[in-house]
Amino acid sequence: MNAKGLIFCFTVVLVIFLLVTETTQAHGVFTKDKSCLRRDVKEEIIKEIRKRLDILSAKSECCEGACGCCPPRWDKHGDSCYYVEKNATSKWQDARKRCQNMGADLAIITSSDENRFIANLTKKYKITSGLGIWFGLQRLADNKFYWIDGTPLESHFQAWGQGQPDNSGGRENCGHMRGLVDQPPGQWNDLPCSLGAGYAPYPGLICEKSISYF
Ligand SMILES: [Ca+2]
Repeated sequence: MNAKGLIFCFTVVLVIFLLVTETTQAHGVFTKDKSCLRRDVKEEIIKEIRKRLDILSAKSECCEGACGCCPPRWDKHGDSCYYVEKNATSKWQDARKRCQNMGADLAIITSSDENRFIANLTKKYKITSGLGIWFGLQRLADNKFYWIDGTPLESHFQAWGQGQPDNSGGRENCGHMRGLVDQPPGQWNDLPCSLGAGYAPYPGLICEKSISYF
C-alpha cells in the first residue's frame, strides 16, 4: 500500500470512528431526554394529585359527612344552601339580582320545616326589623302569588301573618318574611316591590341554591 492508500484508509477509519461516536452520543442524549421527560410527567401527575387531594380535604372539612357542601357563610338545610343578608336593598328585583350573581335565587319556601329553618336564620343573623328579608314570591298580573320558579302559591304551603296578604294601597306585589320585631317568627307579608326612602333601613334578603356534590 502506498502513501495515498494509507491516507485513504486512515480517513475512512476516522470517519467511521467519528460517526459511531456521534451516534452513541446522540443516543445518550435522546435516552437522557426521555428519562427527563418521564420524570417531568411524573412530577406533574404527583403535583396534580396533591392539588386535588387538597381540594377534597378542604371540601370534606366543610361538609357534614360526604353528603354535600355549602360555601362558607351559607347555611345548609336539606338539599339547599341559604344566604342571608341584612338591610340589603329597597327593591325586590335588586335582591333577586344579588342572589343570581351568587349562582342562587331568592328562596322558595315550600314547607313549615323550611319556614321554621329560615325563621331561625333571622335570629342567627339578627334580622330585627319588621321589614325582615325578601324571598322569592311575587304577585303577577292575574293578582295571584307565584314562586320565582313559576309555581303558583295557591294550595301550597303559606305562612302569612294575620290579615296578610292585604295588598295595601293596591301595590304590594312582593313577598318578605318579617323580622324578629314581629312575633312569632317566620310570618310573611306582602310589600311594595320598590320601597321609598321612608322605609329605610330596607329589607334584607335570603338566597337559596342547591347544595353542591363532588
Ligand atoms: Ca301587606
